[in-house]
Amino acid sequence: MTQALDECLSSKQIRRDADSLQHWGVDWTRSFPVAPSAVVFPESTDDVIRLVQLANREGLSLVPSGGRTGLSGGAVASNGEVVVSFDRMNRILDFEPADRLVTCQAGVVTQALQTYAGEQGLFYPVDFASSGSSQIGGNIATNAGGIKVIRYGLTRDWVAGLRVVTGSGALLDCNHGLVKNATGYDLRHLFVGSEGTLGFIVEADIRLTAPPGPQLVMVLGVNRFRDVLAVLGRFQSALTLSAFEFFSELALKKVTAHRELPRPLAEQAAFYALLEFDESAMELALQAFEACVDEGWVQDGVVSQSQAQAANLWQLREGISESIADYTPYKNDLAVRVSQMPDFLDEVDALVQENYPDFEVCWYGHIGDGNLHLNILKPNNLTAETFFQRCHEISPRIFERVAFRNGSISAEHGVGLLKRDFLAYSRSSEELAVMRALKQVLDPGQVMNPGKLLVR
Ligand code: 2HG
Ligand code: ZN
Repeated sequence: MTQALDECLSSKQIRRDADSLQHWGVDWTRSFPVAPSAVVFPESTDDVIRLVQLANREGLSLVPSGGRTGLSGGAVASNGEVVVSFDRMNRILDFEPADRLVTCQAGVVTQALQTYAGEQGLFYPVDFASSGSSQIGGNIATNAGGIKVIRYGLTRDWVAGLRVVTGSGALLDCNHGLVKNATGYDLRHLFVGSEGTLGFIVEADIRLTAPPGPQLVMVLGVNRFRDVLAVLGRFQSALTLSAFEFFSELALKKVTAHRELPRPLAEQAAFYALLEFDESAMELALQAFEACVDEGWVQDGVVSQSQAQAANLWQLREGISESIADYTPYKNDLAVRVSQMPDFLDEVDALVQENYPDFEVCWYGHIGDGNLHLNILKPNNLTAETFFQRCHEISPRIFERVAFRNGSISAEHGVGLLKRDFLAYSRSSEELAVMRALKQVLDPGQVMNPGKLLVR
């Protein structure tokens, strides 16, 4: 059936060999079958429009594919779909200094955008460990967050305009990079976080900002989970934080072993908070640190003395996900309001201890944004299947606590295949009905990433 692809693309834009299908058919999840029928590489918006028209005519399913660094299976092709890679739509098209706007194609790698912004004397603040390979189109499709959200917000906050090819093949040019535009529904925001289920993001106008001054990184040892939040409150009342991350001792053990990094503090603590702030706020940060020690919340701390040391301290947090990848972790990406976090932590911690006494549980995340990553590591003696089955039995109980606190079962990783069947814990039936109706309007032929996000 995919032979019809040859009608609208050149042979150099289509691959069907087994290695390519395997390479482009999967993201960073490893728990779903990988079985696309072809991978295609559009080079222009017109190519994308023709592909969507063809898919509607021939009944093809299309899976949008960026840097494939997702953790929820949103870019996995398991059912003979055609993977549509944006690797060849990776040009920065325009920059307008007066607007501080850069226009780029969807396949521009996040780090390339950050570098380009720096070359213009500006700053693109959305940042995460996968910046070196994730693409801006994928970031927008998942509303990617990362490590600077506490100060700069999510990808959504930087999207000033979007060009999108909908599932029916219409080209929508949304918001034109305007700051103010009170002309009704802001369709741009429908596509941010839509996980490729409504259409293809082909181009974006991204807002840039002034770069912050030099930054310092501090790592603090904290023995009680709740006290991490008390530390956050104390620092936030004194200064503007660029980041406030946390990780557990187990996470630290895994990342220091994997990357051969020194431990940050002489004393071992149950948890660590990593803070980043402007160098100019150093005095205020030291006062906050001393207050936290006096309160008995913080046992010990270190502050970076050089950029190299700051980068090494960041590795302790950013390297965790990679360092546990070989343990086939069962991933949770939970969010509640920061005010709810202390009680929520106690509840989830109790559930985890009661139900996973024999599993290693690795906590880390963007706790300053109310976002926890809870990774359960697979013991060697269990098959992945048995392990995931056991985790799935407990997940609903964790999600019930999330729902009770009006939280989110996926803070920043998206829903994809991994969380699809649990979506009702975070979205009401009325909301789900509206989401389905929107899908029907924008993708009536159901060609866009079928089976992702919403149950078919
Ligand atoms: C991070 O914050 C990423 O490091 C990955 O969002 C989280 O591996 C994870 O669960
Ligand atoms: Zn994260």
